[in-house]
Amino acid sequence: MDIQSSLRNMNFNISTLSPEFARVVIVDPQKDFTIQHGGSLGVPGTEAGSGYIERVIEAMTFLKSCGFTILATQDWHPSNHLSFASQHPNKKPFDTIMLIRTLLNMEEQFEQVLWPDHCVQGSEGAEFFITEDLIDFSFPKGTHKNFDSYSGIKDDGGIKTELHSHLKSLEKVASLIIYGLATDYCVYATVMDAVDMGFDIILINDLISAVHPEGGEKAIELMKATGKVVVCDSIL
Ligand code: VGL
Ligand code: ZN
Repeated sequence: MDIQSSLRNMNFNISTLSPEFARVVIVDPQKDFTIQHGGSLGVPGTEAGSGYIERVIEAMTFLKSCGFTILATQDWHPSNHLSFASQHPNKKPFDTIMLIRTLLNMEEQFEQVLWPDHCVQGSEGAEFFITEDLIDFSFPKGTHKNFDSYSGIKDDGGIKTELHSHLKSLEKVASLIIYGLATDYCVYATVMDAVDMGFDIILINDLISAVHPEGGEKAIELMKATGKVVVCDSIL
């Protein structure tokens, strides 16, 4: 059943979704985004004792047992990435700078948040906090020194990722089950780009968490406002 007919029937349930017509996309399940692993950009709600990592593992184990293919994005920055505060004199983490980019031949200004160094290619913090056997395919993002990429689908320079081509090639897939970190940054950007690609999204509320709680609430409202995103409390 596809998501629209599930909604029409008002009995939406993950188990009514066929693995043939859907994929799971877990956004940045990496140590640096969890407080439990002492990550440099630990997201509130991922403390040891919060149960966040355990819920993610339980959900993935369940989804795999249902036959779903699991795709993961991986924030994968060079050590001199422009999003790192350490690369900008007199700046500290969470300061912002204005950048200029050219998209479709138009110059536009946009705000870049400066982050603590995180998810440096090959570092322990960039590793997944789930075992690789739960992931079928992983897709790096943010690999270009001069562009950030909250979205797993295209970066701030407009360059499409390998996940984009992978999703494009899946002719029968109409829906994506999405969760991960962080609600107000990479989850939000990935969901919005996936909606643009034409997918219906099932967002799993107890498997996401925000850098800033208000930002997370706002992001959820904006995602829902597309009319293409349903928010489920949990997978089970
Ligand atoms: C993220 C900030 C910087 C995320 C990635 O995964 O939400 N946030 N890089
Ligand atoms: Zn990043």
